[in-house]
Amino acid sequence: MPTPDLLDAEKEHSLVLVKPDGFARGLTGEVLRRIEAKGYVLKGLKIKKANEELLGEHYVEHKEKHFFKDLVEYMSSGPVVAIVVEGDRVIEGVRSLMGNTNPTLAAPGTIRGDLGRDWGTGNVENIVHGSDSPLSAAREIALWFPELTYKES
Ligand code: IDP
Ligand code: MG
Repeated sequence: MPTPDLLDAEKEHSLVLVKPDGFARGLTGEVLRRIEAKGYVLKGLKIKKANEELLGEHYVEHKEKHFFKDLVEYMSSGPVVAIVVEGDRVIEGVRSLMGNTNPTLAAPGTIRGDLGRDWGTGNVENIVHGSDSPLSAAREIALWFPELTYKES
């Protein structure tokens, strides 16, 4: 068995997803470009077709919301690219790069503002996900990258 890759537990990480709409539109490179151009470092990267179970865990905070079923359908409609990103204040930084949840309202200059729109599907298709707190980041990285373990520096 290959040795698992190690993450430095002292550093901050965020779990980023290029969602199925972003992947299908060929925007993976553009999302990665913006994250790297900002100065953050990629520590993990994979293409994965998420199943309902994984998405139920990933979006556990939204389980009771009216849009949960549609959200899982949208997120499992095609492959996603999962990325572990590292850097000081990377969680806030990625959220800032992403922009407002609603792509119609997201500011120009942000990923969602520049590249996203309402497609009349009823889903909020907004190209990217980024962890919203250190606790969510740790939980999400463990879900999407169980092979990545932390080392103490
Ligand atoms: P975030 O992705 O900006 O953190 P959250 O509120 O955590 O936004 O919602 C998770 C995802 O669920 C959003 O990115 C979007 O794809 C979807 N979503 C959020 N609110 C709605 C809604 O009101 N209707 C349909 N989908 C929604
Ligand atoms: Mg969220």
